Amino acid sequence: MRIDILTLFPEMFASPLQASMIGRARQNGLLQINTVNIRDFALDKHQQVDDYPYGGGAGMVMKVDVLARAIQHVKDQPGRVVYLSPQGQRLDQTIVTRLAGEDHLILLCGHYEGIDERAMTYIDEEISIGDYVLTGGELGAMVVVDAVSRLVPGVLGDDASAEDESFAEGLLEYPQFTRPRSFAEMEVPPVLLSGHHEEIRRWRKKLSLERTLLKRPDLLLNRAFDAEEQSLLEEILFVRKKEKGAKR
Ligand code: 4H4
Repeated sequence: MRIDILTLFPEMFASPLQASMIGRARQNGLLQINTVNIRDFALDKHQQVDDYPYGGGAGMVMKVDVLARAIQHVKDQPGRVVYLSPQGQRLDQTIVTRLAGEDHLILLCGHYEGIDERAMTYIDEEISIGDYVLTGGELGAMVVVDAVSRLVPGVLGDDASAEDESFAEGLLEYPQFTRPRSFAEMEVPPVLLSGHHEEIRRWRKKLSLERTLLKRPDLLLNRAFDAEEQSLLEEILFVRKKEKGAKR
């Protein structure tokens, strides 16, 4: 997968893109991630990338001619242009999974008060990483690169998988335990030590449903449940009802 990041601050990406699994994936050729300095496409002698808004008002607006040249430069191969801004669709794992299916992503990091509206004609979609305003879209681009890269086959490495993690099935991940078996009188759930893989799978599915119901019930609102999940939810709700009754 090729990712081009259009930014005014390429230096922000230097070490994060060399670290950990993303750095390794770049070395293995699984990921081709380039930073492109938008300022290189400002052709005037002052390399002006922004200007005062027509109609007055505070802040500066990024210039459409500069952005158009930068985008056209990286579209030597077809690619999907994603603009990071607070006005975009909120990033979630569904969007991440869709973007991970692209061969070439172009991430445009917005700045100042945003970009000249005419630049939107060169943009395929606008994505926000949350309802807050950052100093620049670079951190948004980093979040997209990280979340998308880990879904590229081979990036997570052999022993990790993206299949049953949080959000993978629209549920939060089940609780994890590792050695020591006993700590401060807290034991590992016996089922995990039983070696019964089917019982472990069912226990994990139940705990995923339970903690999603507890922490993020919104994720369950529009989700269809298979027969097993319906049965597990009935078990969970039955126990919770009993507990509530006992407390009265
Ligand atoms: C862009 C600020 C657009 C305001 C910016 C606008 C985010 C975010 C972000 C620097 C840039 C800000 N990027 N998710 N949240 N005028 N970027 O805050 O369109 O509102 O990704 S504007």
